[in-house]
Formats: sequence, C-alpha cells, structure tokens
Amino acid sequence: MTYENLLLSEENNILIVTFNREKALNALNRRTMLELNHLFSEDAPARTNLKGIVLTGAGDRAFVAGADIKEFLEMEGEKGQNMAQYGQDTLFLIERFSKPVVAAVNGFALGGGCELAMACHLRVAGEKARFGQPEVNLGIIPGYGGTQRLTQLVGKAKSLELCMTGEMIDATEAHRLGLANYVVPAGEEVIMAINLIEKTATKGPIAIAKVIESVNAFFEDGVDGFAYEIKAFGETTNTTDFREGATAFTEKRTPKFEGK
Ligand code: CO8
Repeated sequence: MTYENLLLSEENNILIVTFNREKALNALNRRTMLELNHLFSEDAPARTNLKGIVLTGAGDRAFVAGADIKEFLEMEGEKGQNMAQYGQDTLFLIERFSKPVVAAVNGFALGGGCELAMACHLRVAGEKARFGQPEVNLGIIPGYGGTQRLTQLVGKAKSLELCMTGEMIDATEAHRLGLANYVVPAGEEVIMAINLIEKTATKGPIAIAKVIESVNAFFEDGVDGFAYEIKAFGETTNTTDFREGATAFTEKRTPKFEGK
C-alpha cells in the first residue's frame, strides 16, 4: 500500500510514524484509518527487526485532533457502527502489537486522537499537549474505545467527567491522572519516546511481548489474567533468552538476547 497520510521513517530499527495532515490538525479520515490498519496488520509485523514504533503528528499544533468531522455527515446508523468497529479493530492491532508502541503527543490529542494515544503502550506528552474526548459537543460519544481505555487509565470518576463535559486537560493534568507517562518540553516528545523504546530494546524481546500480552489480559473479557501470566511466565522460562539472562547475571556481564 502507498501511504498518503502517514509518513514512515525507520532509524536504528525504530519506526517513526507521523500523521501527516497538518492543515486538518492530522484528523483521522477514512484513508488514514485504512493506512493505519495496513501498517499494523501487515507492514509492521513484517519488519521483524523493529525495536518499537513511535506515533506522532506533523507540525507543532496537533498529535491528532480526532476523527475527521468533515466526513461525519455521511455517517448514519449502521454506517457509524461499522466505522467505529473498524477503528476499534485497528486500535486493538496497536494495543496488541508485540513490540512497544509509544505515542509522542505533540499537541491536540482529541476524540479519536486521544483514543489512538490510549491504545499505545506508553504516552509521552509535550508541554503543549492537550487531551480530551469532546465528542459530546457533536452529539456523539467516543467510538474508538475511549470510554473503555480512559476508564482503565484514569478511573471511572475522571473518565465520566472528561467524556461528559468534553473539556480538554493539559499535559501536567494528564500526567497527574496517569494518562501520560511523561511530560517533556515541546519538541522533545519523539526523542523521549525513542529513549523509552531503546530502554526496552536491551531486554529480552520475548519477555517484552509477554509483558504486553499479560497486562492486556487484565482487560480482556473472560480471560483470567493471573492464569494468563502463569502460562506466559512458563513460556519465557523455556527460552534461550532466559538461560542467557540468568547466565549473564551469574557471570556479571550484560546479556545478549536473541529473541529465541
Ligand atoms: N476533523 C476535521 N478537521 C479538523 C478537525 C477534525 N477533527 N479538527 C480540526 N480540523 C481542521 C479545522 O476544520 C481547520 O480546517 P479549516 O482551516 O479548513 O477550517 C483546521 O483543522 C484548524 O482547526 P481550527 O481552525 O479549528 O483551529 P483552532 O486552533 O481554532 O482549534 C481545535 C483547534 C480546538 C482542536 C479545534 O479544531 C477543534 O475543536 N477540533 C475538533 C476536535 C474534535 O471535536 N475532535 C473529536 C472529533 S469526533 C471523534 O474523534 C470521534 C472518534 C470516534 C469516531 C468513530 C466513528 C468514525
């Protein structure tokens, strides 16, 4: 697939994905969602050497200002439901990606943009970042998982408040609530996101994938997260990486993990 609205660049095995519709504050139109889905279902899994992925927005105003409202008037009844389903399926691909995905939030992360950031494993907020679920201003509700992931991240009271008032919060408040992992000076979001991925890249890749799976298991319907963790732990103990990690510890050297 040719990407029109996503800019991809890979450096040191870290993929930087930039939402590139600056004039529309990087709003997610249908084409962008198709590209995002393709990226996480086919393109990124095929790049087997990746350490992780950073998502960010073009320009200095927005990460992503939401779904593209200008396409909304065609969205009625079942069509709206289908669009929400496709968006949620796409965001689950991100949440379940086996390598760290970090949102470098460099401005507005509103509606679908906040939902996109929340589907990432970690969020770095620039000082100018603004988060919010303003859908009620349009007479709709979040549709890309916002009511669920915001509640998971900040708790029911604040989630209800943010989704019902539609008000934005700044980076400091997002950090205080546990929505943002870090707040950094404007312009340093991607650097910090890369640093976080580099930190995880020194660990066992299978262990990182199993951490993601096991933490996600807490929120999966009908899944016993504790049982999932036991199984995943067992799987990590059967890896060459585990033997290497434990041997390196006893030999007082840095382990060389191979992801096996
Ligand atoms: N969609 C389309 N265009 C947008 C969007 C958007 N979400 N946000 C901004 N733009 C466009 C503006 O229309 C404007 O374009 P133009 O110059 O052609 O008119 C340009 O970006 C710049 O925006 P503003 O002039 O409005 O800039 P301001 O600095 O005055 O305001 C704001 C910035 C506060 C971010 C303002 O643009 C705003 O409120 N945007 C809308 C934010 C919003 O409501 N987002 C949620 C959308 S709903 C959603 O995301 C639902 C997700 C689930 C959908 C499930 C089914 C699809």
